[in-house]
Amino acid sequence: MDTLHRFCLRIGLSISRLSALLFPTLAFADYSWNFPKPVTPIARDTLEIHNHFMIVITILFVAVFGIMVYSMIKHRKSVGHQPARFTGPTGTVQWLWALVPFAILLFIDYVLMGIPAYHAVKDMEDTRTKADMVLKVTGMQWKWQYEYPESGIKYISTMSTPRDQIANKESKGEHYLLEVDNPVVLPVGKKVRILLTSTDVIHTWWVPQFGVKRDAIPGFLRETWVKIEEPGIYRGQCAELCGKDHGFMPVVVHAVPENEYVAWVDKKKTDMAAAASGSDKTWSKDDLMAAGKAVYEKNCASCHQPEGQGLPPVFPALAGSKIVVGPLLSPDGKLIKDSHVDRVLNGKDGTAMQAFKTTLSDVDLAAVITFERNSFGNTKGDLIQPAQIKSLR
Ligand code: HEC
Ligand SMILES: [Cu+2]
Repeated sequence: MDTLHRFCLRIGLSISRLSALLFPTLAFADYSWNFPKPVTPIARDTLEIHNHFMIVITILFVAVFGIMVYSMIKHRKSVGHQPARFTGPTGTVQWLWALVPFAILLFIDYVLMGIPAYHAVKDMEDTRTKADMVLKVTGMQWKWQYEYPESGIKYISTMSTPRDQIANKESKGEHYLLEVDNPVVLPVGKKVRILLTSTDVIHTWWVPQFGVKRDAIPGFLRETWVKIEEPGIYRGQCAELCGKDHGFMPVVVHAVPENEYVAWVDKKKTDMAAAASGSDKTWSKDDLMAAGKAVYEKNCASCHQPEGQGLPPVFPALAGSKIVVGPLLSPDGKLIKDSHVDRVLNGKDGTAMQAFKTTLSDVDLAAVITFERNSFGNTKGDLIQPAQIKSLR
């Protein structure tokens, strides 16, 4: 399937090249003709097999078309050639003409192409042998969550291209739509087993230079692996139509030497501990509002829109929403079913509104709830503390 997809992609790219030639005024990104430079064994295998197949099918193409063109010219009517008038196989020669090419094709398909393809596919599926570490990738509308189970690290990675660039209000940056706030960091030279799943619809985690493209399917755990051979920044994107912001959930991987990776893990752990301790202190309303605005823009604005007006009927407005301007908690500090806090923490089954308690920290949740109650024309005036969120979990 991947090979087929790549093939279609290349045809697509060739067409866009052609149209760039025909319509030079249209600006086109500088696509290269070949695959991007492979940096993992799988990507290298894929490229080698692709080249190998290209040679085989080119030879076949030239041979078959050569014979056809030769026969057409040689036996044409204008030189007085008389057609043969037999029907069906009449003798040994005809049988041979049918069976020999058939045998040649079988040999090419099963031996010349089948054996290398079999080995490559087997290798791609072998996620466990000598795996050094695990990365868990969860697709969500429209962002990725990365988890490093061995070190307890877990965070969300969202696109960082400013909305103004998308709306053509600002000129587009170098990595337009292929940049994120929190990239994946992986050590080079280590076999990383990647587990994939999704919380809502099917997404696909795709990094072309890794030769890796695997569906993240809700309710299933899929696997793949990478062993990155060169340090660098590798970019990819979600490759499955997954809703309105499908084009806005890029993947960015920083491959670094082992010691830098260890340092990054330490820093990430310290940051997480700092964020966790934030939930015990008492926050001022201004601080919650400021933090909440940032959380909102990153996690909620894609559906509920920057000004909270939503995109009805699918994505409700938060401005004036009955739920948002409803009561915060019950008088004894308990969660009220279907209230604002309940909706943000637990989501709503069967809709795009996910349970944010699994992806956002206590501080982020308290901040965004406080922000929504006091923005977009909502004037509840109340606030919720991170410590209260913590006790509701
Ligand atoms: C992927 C799209 C999506 C994202 C992102 C999203 N929501 Fe929602 N949200 C929805 C949908 C759809 C509903 C309506 C659910 C229903 O049918 O009751 C909803 C409902 C709500 C409601 C109830 C509003 C009402 O009047 O029904 C609140 C409050 C809310 N979301 C807050 C948030 C917050 C806070 C965030 C960010 C942390 C967020 N949402 C992110 C899709 C989204
Ligand atoms: Cu997606």
